[in-house]
Amino acid sequence: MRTPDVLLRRLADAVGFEHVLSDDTVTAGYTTDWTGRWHGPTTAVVRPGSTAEVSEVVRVCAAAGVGVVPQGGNTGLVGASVPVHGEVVLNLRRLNSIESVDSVGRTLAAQAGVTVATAQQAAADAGLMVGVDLAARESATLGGIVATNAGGLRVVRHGTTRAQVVGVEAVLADGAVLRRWTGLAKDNVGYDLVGLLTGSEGTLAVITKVLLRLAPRPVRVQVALVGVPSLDAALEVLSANVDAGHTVEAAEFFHGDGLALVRETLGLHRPLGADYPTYLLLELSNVSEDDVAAVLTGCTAVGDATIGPGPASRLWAYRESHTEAVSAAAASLGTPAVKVDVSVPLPRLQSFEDEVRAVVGARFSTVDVITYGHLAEGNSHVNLLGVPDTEAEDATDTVLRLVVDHGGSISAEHGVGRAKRRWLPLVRSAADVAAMQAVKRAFDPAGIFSPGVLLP
Ligand code: 2HG
Ligand code: ZN
Repeated sequence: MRTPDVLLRRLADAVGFEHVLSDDTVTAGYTTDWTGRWHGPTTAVVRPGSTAEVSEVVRVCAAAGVGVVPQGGNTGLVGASVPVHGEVVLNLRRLNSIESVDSVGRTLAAQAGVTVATAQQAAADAGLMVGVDLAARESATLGGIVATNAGGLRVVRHGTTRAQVVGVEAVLADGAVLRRWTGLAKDNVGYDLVGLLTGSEGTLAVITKVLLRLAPRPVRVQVALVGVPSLDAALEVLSANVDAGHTVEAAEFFHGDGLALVRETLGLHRPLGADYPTYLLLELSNVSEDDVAAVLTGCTAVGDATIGPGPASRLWAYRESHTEAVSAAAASLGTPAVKVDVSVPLPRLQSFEDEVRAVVGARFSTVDVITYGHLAEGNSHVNLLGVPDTEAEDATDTVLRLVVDHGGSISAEHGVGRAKRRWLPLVRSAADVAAMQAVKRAFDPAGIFSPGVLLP
């Protein structure tokens, strides 16, 4: 028997024949990422049904010297969850049970393949909420958001995913199962392995279960969509609400050009009476509509606004549909958008975006720059439309150098993946990269997990 056949048989022994997919037509959906930019061949897609099966798959792959790429909903945007050189894709979607919701201790215990939307519903059923929310909620999995340390729409209120993870179970490179699962608010014993595995992008271990902190649900929620002349003006409106004592649940921004794409793709009406250069979407709690209106009226920067009680999904759609609208525009141009997720200090967000438009416009004259993102964290999603594939690296480089000039981060919330590995030295010193490489070697000496992701 050929080596691949032996490997496939061992994998089938581990998870069952029907959960080892090796036919190209079937594996295609697992080997290309959501953007269509990142893809590669796989030896097989393996779909384990338990932690014990994950452990056995890792042992089999380690013995065969074959790489393993853990994958959840495959909604990542930096190419971290698809293979490059024939690695086995370890798809965790079959690990889809919620084990428990503790409404007194406010935690949710679930397997890694549970989607964010399913976890949110389980929390809501207990009168609570998950502090992480993102547009990809129906497909993104808990294991995926933990591995990415996803940010999303509610970081201003609850912090990133890392702030919600109070326990993990993970399979290590030798197949052993690590379980840090006390869920205690105070538990000061040893290195913070939960924090370390969160955001490790599949390079250190395979996360199989997560224990998430839950939050109380906000009350008296109002959503305001505000038309403003600039990002600086949007920041002023945000500050005015903070100063008035309003609790900010979310503070998002987009611009007129992105709105036009969204309206065209979804067939939506103009949200306000006129068009504005920039829009701020605010979700506030512990407020009445009158409270919000009073603050907005006091801000000279406000052109127009509409306010509605939460959840106000009709207003949220204008912001949340940007990714889909950009993707539709990219498809019609026949080349994936160049997606650059970055953050800069708030006082420099306006000048950063101005410079990106000027510099990219000068270098790539036919490119459209669409930006939107999470205002309170200075997190701009720079999307470049119409960049030929051969110039994608160059365009990314142009944006990332501007980010560094503005004191920012080359990855705000999507991770490094394969997309940004090259630029790690721009923001991490040699000593820092060496320390990360030492951690990688300690967890995964043979380098079987997600080769080519995150580290040089
Ligand atoms: C968002 O905030 C996501 O909508 C996707 O992080 C960002 O499409 C993007 O670039
Ligand atoms: Zn985002």
